[in-house]
Amino acid sequence: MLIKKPADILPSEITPQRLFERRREFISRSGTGLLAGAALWHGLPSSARATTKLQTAPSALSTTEPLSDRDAVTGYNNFYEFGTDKADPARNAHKMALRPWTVSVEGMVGKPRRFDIDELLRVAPLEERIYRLRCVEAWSMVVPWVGFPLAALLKQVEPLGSAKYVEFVTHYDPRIMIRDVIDWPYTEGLRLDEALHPLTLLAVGVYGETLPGQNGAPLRLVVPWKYGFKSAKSIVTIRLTDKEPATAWNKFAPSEYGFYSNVNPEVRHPRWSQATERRIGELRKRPTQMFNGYAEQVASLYQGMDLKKFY
Ligand SMILES: Nc1nc2c(c(=O)[nH]1)N[C@H]1C(S)=C(S)[C@@H](COP(=O)(O)O)O[C@H]1N2
Ligand SMILES: [Mo]
Repeated sequence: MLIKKPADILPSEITPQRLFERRREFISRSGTGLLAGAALWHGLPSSARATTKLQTAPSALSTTEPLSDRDAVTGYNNFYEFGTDKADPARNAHKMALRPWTVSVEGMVGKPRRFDIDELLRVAPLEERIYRLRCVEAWSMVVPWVGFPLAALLKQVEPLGSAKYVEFVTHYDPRIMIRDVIDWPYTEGLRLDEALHPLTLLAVGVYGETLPGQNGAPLRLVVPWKYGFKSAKSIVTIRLTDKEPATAWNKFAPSEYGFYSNVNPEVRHPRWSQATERRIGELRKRPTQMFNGYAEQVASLYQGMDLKKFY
C-alpha cells in the first residue's frame, strides 16, 4: 500500500510515502528486510510462535502454481498495527494474546451471536485453499491458506433481506500496537454477494498450522480476486449492514483506494501501474490477471459496473 514505485525497487526500499520518516526510525532501531524478519520469527521460542497443526482437506478451488516460500509468507507482511516495515509484524505480533478471543457476528441478522474462536474453528470443515495474494504494491505470493467459506458462518446467523454489505472490524490494542498512521481499528467491507461467494475465505491457518500473529491470527479474511489489503487481519466483529462500510485505506486516501479494490491490470493506482506484478522470490515481472485470475468465477458479480469508477 502507499508506496511510490513498486516492482522495480527492492522490497526493503518500498516506502509508504507518508510514513517515510517513521519508517527510517524503525529501520535504524531494528535492522531491516525480509531475511531479518524471517530469521527472527523462526528463532523465537515455540511459545511465542504458538502455532499448532490443523486437520485439513485439500480444495478443488486451489491454484496449482508453486507455493511461495514459507519464510516469505510469515516474514514479509503488511500488518501496520505492528509496524510499517515488512519485517515488523513477525517481530512484534507475538505480543497479541490469541486466547480468549471472541468474534461477534451482528447487525442485520436474525440470530446475532458471539463465537468463541474455538467454536469458530468448528463452524465448517477446514480446507486448504491455495490462493494468490496480490498486494496493491505490485508483489504477489502463492499461499496455502487453511479456512472455511465465510458463507458457512453467515448462514448460521441468518442475514436479513435488508442486509446488503458486511463490515469487518479488527482487533486494536494501543498498548501493543502503533497509534498513528491510520484511523484504527482497521476496517474492511464487502458487498453481501461478494461475502457469500464460495471463494471468499475466513482463514484460520497457513501452511497446515494455525495462523501466526503476523498473518492475522486467529482469524483473517482472504478474498483472492481483490488486493491484499481487503484481507482484514485479527477480526473481532463481522457486522451486516445496509450501508457501504467505511474501509481503512479508503478513509486514509480516498483517491487511491476504493471500496471494491478488485485486482484489475487496467486500472492504475494514481501513482503507479497495476499491469504487472513481481512474485516474491522471483526477479521477473509477470502480467497481472483480471480479478487476479478468478474472472471466470467472479466477473458476473460486477456486470454492468464501470470498474474504473468503482475501483
Ligand atoms: N488489520 C490489518 N489487516 C491487514 C493489514 C493491516 O495493516 N492491518 N494489511 C493488509 C495488506 S496491505 C495486505 S497485502 C495483507 C497481507 O497479508 P499477509 O501479511 O498475510 O501476506 O494483509 C492485509 N490485512
Ligand atoms: Mo497490501
